[in-house]
Amino acid sequence: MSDFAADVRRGLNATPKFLLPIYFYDALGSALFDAICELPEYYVTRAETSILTEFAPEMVQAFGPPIRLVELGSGSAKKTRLLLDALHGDVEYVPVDVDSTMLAKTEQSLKLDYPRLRVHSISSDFRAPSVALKSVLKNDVRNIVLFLGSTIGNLTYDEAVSMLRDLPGVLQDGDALFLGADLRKPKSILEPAYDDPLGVTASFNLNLLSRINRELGGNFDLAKFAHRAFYDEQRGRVEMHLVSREAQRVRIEDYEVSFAAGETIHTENSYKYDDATLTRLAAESGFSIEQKWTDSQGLFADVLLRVCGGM
Ligand code: SAH
Ligand code: AVI
Repeated sequence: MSDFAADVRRGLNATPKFLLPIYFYDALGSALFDAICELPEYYVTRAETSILTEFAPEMVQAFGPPIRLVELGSGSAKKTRLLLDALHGDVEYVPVDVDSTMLAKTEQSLKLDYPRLRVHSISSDFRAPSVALKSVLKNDVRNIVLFLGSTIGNLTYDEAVSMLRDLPGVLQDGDALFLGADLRKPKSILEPAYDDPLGVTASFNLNLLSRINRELGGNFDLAKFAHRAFYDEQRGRVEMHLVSREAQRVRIEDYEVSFAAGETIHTENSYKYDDATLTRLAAESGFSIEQKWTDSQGLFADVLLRVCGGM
């Protein structure tokens, strides 16, 4: 059984039901995510782009030469281009992503635009980064591990610590982690960012059910599910759910799943950070924050983390 099949079976038979966000990103899901990044309500990508646009030369200086850029959850790598520009495109770039279609597209377009760039793509799950990176993190140059876009926010705090804690063991002196984190802000900004009036985020969410239909022979009727997103201020996270509009049964492979009217499948958390939580996350993962950059509105932060005791 594939991991996808096993995780769907486990999530839909759990109480409450859940699906893992890694499965959003098939070719269609990645295209929908790129469309989300263009939405006026989704400030996240624009805020990080503005930080990188303003500070890329300073960041690259802080990395210290010479370097290899390794990126976890690279996607289209559009923002990474701002760092590549500051490095004059003359580095090795190692994108790591679960979506191999997106990886191939990104590699092709980067090679066209940066002829001196050496790209070594890795199709892998970043939740165990040392496994994905063992063969590439040589100590010939400094390795800078990028984790942009606040993808860290799609992990719970404990999952984030256990993922980041896996890195110091494979990083050498001088290596660093460059982490993007979305910051806490009012509900009035957060909720439209995850429930846009055009329905692009709803499509991104519902694509999980389409993907189960396409790849696992499910018979979800998408019209019978609604997208829901809300900010839980106490937990500092936006939750996304798919809500069953009526009582229904759905067949997947050789089993059936029953839904009560109004029952939800929890599909994503998007944690929002504050300074104290970021500092604690870094410390509990074996890192310390060396430098921090934010945008003029204080929406988003990029931080440079060094292994504690390292240089
Ligand atoms: N870094 C880009 C893309 C963010 S979208 C940006 O900042 O805009 C999240 C990316 O992480 C997607 O490309 C998705 O395919 C990838 N991804 C999500 N979960 C993953 C996992 N567990 N392992 C590897 N890649 C993952
Ligand atoms: C990839 N990740 C950081 C996005 C986020 O904002 O949590 C995924 C996303 N989900 C809905 N919109 C965007």
